[in-house]
Amino acid sequence: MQPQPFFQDPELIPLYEKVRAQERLTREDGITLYRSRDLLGVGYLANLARERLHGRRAYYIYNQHLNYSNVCVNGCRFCAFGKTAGDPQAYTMTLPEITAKVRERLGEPITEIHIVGGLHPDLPFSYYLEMLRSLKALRPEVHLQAFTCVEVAHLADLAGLSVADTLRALKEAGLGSIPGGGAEVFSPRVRTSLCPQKLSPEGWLSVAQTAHRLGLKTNATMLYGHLETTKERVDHLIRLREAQDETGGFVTFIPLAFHPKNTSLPDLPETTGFDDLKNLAVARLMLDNFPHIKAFWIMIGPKMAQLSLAFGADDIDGTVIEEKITHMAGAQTPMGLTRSQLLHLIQEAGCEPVERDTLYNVINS
Ligand code: V47
Repeated sequence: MQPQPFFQDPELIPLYEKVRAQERLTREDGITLYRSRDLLGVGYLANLARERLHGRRAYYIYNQHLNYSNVCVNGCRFCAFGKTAGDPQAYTMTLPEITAKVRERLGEPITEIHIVGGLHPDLPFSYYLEMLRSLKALRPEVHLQAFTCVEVAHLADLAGLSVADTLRALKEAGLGSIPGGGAEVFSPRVRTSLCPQKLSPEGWLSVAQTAHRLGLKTNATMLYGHLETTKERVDHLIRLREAQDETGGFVTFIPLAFHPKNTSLPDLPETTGFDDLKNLAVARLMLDNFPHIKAFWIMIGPKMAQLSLAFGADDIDGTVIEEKITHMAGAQTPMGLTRSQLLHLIQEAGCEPVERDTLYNVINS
């Protein structure tokens, strides 16, 4: 007989039985996990699920982030990055500036360029297509993970095309997959207060599922640590899980820790380490049909990302090099990490580092 693990919170015992039997967790189970103060118990459960999928492997990527413009018509209250066109801090990179940024690092073994920007009111669709084409011409081997579902819907409006035709055109120009941003929290209550102009949850899910049907993989996120309740977090995860049951194209889920500085919510506290680990662990347990759970070290810090490898996460993202969205909202983390820093974090956590490409093909292990 296997010895029974010890849980400080007895409410976790029935969940242990379910996790062991690989039974799907319910909404109530998700709420129990979030409400539990037994972080080690929740982490133990998440680690069971993580090890079943990935053993002690921990993924990282040699990547570069590119935030081409912060001009945005959405005006989300949680965002310090987006600016109106006339704002002194507004910027839009020209195509030669974008290619120059990538050319600067041609000597590095980058496998992914991660591209996210604001919803610019009047850049033509050709700007985005040309961006992808010229980056592909410069670095044909690199995977372009570009434009969140919110940006894709905006581009479809700009171009007067359906979402499917927009995605087809982007794919033809070199788009490899879609990053997970823009989902925020699906709760209508929170969105009415924080981002009333933003693409609806139905719209976000529909773009993601359209992409899946066209053979494009996408990621998913949840922005936590602002106005959302525990139940709203669980509902967000369940909607993602249901969408994944239908189309199966989500690769990674990334909980994003809210950074309050320079936003319209500057008095909210920063997220805590407890909540950062809890979100990763609950995500691993609830999203049983998502292959990967990523701890984005830019948002929670390299040390917390390292610990998360024992709390359900199997990926700590990558080198990044330069990031603006979180840093404009006060992030104190570095802008980039070297490969040896990533390896050190992973190995010290007792994990086996695996360098991956965007779609988790192994490059080096
Ligand atoms: O959608 C905005 C978030 C997202 C703040 O797919 C904020 O691998 C914290 O898409 N504090 C964009 N977060 C980032 C994104 C992303 C990041 C990392 C990995 C992946 C991936 C995708 O950043 C936005 C929004 O949810 N955000 N403001 C803020 N103040």
